[in-house]
Amino acid sequence: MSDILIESVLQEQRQFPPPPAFSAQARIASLEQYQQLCQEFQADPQGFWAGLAQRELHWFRPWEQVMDWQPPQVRWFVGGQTNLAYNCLDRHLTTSRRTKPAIIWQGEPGDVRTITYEQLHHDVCQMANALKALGVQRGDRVGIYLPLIPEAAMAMLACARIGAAHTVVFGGFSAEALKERLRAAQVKVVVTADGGWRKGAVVPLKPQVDQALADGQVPSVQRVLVVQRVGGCAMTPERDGWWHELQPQMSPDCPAEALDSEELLFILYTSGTTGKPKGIVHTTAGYNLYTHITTQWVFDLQEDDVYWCTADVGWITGHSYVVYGPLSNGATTVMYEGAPHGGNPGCFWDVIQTHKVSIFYTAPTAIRALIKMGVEHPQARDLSSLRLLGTVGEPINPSAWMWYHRVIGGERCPIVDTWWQTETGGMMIAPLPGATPTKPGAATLPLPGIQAQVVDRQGEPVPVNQGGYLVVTHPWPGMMRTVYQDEERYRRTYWEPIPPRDGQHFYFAGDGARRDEDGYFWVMGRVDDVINVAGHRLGTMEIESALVSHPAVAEAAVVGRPDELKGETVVAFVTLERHYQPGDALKQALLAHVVQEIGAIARPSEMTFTDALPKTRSGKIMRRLLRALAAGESPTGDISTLEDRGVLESLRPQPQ
Ligand code: 6R9
Repeated sequence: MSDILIESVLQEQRQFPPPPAFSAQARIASLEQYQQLCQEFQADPQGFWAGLAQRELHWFRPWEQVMDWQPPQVRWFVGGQTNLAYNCLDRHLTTSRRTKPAIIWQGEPGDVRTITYEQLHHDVCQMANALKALGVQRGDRVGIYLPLIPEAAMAMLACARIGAAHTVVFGGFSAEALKERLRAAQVKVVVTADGGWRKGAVVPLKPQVDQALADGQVPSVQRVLVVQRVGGCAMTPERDGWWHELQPQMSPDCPAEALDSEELLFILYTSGTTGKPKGIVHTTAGYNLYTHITTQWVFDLQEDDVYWCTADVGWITGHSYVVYGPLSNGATTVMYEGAPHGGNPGCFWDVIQTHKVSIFYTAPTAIRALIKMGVEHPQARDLSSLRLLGTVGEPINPSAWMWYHRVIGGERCPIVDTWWQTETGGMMIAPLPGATPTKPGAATLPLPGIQAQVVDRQGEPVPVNQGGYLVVTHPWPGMMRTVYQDEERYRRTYWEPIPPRDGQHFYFAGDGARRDEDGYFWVMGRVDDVINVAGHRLGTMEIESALVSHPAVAEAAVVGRPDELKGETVVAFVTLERHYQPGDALKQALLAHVVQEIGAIARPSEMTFTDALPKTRSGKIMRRLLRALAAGESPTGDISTLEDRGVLESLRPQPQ
């Protein structure tokens, strides 16, 4: 049995230095500048963060202690008072940003709203007053179940303004998933809409809320505030109220509360690729600072940028990099209600062309879907406004990275591959686009102030290019504070897998990774998904990337199946590019391709062609379900986050 934790089998040698024209204008313009920031942190970790907090945020009251670290509990800027909504809105109103677009929103049917900072401030204050009128007080929880419309951002900011915590539930979740989350967070008021638009059709939302709340199933919920988006829905008298009826009655004056640094800001239930969702807790000041500064660094934000992150506000990327990070920096953030889809395969490129987007941030799953739709769509649009591209959510396969670089970035835009988690609050490992040479498939280097390592079970760093566990060894301001009302799960999940040694504590991210000779991090997938073939532990990312590097393959997922002889064998699920037909000849060609790219060890023992893979709503492949199918079992555990249950049905072995 090999004692190597995760073997790395795929080598990627290409390297892309930051384009000189980009670096010339960049906030952080060289590796030396990056290293200097890292050294500032090393020399005085607390001073580093305190300096940034002082410079970048507004404080109603200064803190007394920068950091209080009682492992695994941390508090930042203890004794200080600030307000995230104030930092995102009020402070911009005394500058030229007052009339700058804060949000450019486009609905899927093509309707557009441009909301200036002044207008957004006005609407947020009214919504905050509406929440108060409905009984929400500081410390209460508010559920937000909305499509991607500006009111979603307004509701979040309204909560942050008055010190109520929000828990956003993705609008695509079922009534059951919604109920579970509303109950777990003991939500008092729900903000929802009659419905939204998705892939050319209306998706009703309010009926899901009605179902979740029926028969007093969530006793904590007292009132429901409903935004009109698609033309109406049934209302329950006494409980439900229309936002458009309430808004004109609300004063646009609602001073931001001075909130304690550690005041509960939001609870976000994780996407749940591996079982029961956890309520990840973030608090006010640390989260604000961390999303603010990482937005600035990694997106090299400039005053005239038009920034578009395609994420829904229902997951952390939407929280940190659609709403809070960009607005705290006074940026223009684009929100687009739709997803890439067959009805208009060019819809993303239309948004970029129409609004002259300069920074575009999306997920590998979307990139792979867009590749499948064909190059003719981006090629028919003017994408010359773009200057920077980003990805998040999964490891990006090098071949998808290259497509993004060539076809969308015109070979001139750096790509920032950003590794982070709901738990980390913001980006942790990512290139600084003016400074860091990139390599397709690598998240590159930790951001200044982040102490990341790849270690074994004992917390010992593994040798160069060997796979191990990705950990973080020093607290950072955006770090999760706990699992809501489950401190024990917080400890067990994140701090106990690798026990502390010599006073050093290890935040366990649950991902496998390796570092190369330049110190770059290559994330190899979730450690739960590692496949053990004859003592060789293989990460899913590398085998999948080998498959995706074949021109016929659009997307691939691999899982292990128990095998008496080898321990496990590799089972592959593959979706094909347009114009390719499944068949035995192609299967043989793909198996040979994996052997050539990686070696016989990774050769799948079985390959299934499918039209789609089971994914979470945020686009992550749910290998747990595929693993059960490959073993001939019925998938168990939570499938409430599965995007399309039909996919699972079609993958079940058919009786012969
Ligand atoms: C932001 C977000 C977190 C998990 C994480 C990892 C995977 C995210 C990645 C990446 C490789 C990247 N992940 N970004 N893996 N490279 N750039 O996605 O949060 O939904 O909590 O998921 O996503 O496995 O542990 P979340």
